[in-house]
Amino acid sequence: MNVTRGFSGRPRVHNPGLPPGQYDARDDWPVLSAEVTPDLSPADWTFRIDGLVEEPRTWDWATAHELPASVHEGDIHCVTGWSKFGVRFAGVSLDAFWERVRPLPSATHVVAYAHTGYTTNLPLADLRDGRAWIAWEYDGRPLPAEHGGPARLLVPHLYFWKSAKWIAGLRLLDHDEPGFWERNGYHARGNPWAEQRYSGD
Ligand SMILES: Nc1nc2c(c(=O)[nH]1)N[C@H]1C(S)=C(S)[C@@H](COP(=O)(O)O)O[C@H]1N2
Ligand SMILES: [Mo]
Repeated sequence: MNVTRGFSGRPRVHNPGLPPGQYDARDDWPVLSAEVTPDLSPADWTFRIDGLVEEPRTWDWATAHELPASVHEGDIHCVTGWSKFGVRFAGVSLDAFWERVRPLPSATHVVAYAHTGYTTNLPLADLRDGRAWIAWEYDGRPLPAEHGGPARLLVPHLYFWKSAKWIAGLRLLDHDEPGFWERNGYHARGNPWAEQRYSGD
């Protein structure tokens, strides 16, 4: 971390982990939801992968928990400007799900959809190779409902609107199909390091 002094004499801290235009929210974890938090218990939660896969499948809470557990500790970045460092999630890597459904070679994009109807689109490549999770724990505790519990998608290397709360499924496509925010002007990919906030960035 580099600290430089400006004319005001106040230290200006440059954190190299902070993507351009972001600030460190520290202990705050703002809730951003387009919907009312649904009343969704683990017993009601299901997660389906279909579309361009060899074997479409649906998991429930118990069968999803039979998959190998995976912990991710890292940073998250919301397009509205806040970032959080070193947050710890637990769940299952999407790679474990891919092994079981086997995406077809023609699959290039994914629409993630929530139990509430929220959708967001992602390149399939961004959900492979240990970079995306279904997460149901935060800081060693069940993921709070307002943050997407029982389970949310977690894709921390992209802006956080891609991490659909109350995740219900992934549909694999051979083309890109804009989701909720993307139809409203947000970027198709949303890489925070390239400041891909809006379409055209
Ligand atoms: N279902 C659903 N998922 C969502 C959203 C939403 O409105 N609905 N908002 C997105 C946005 S813009 C952000 S920044 C994060 C916020 O997650 P948080 O409320 O846990 O901070 O969830 C993302 N996933
Ligand atoms: Mo966001």
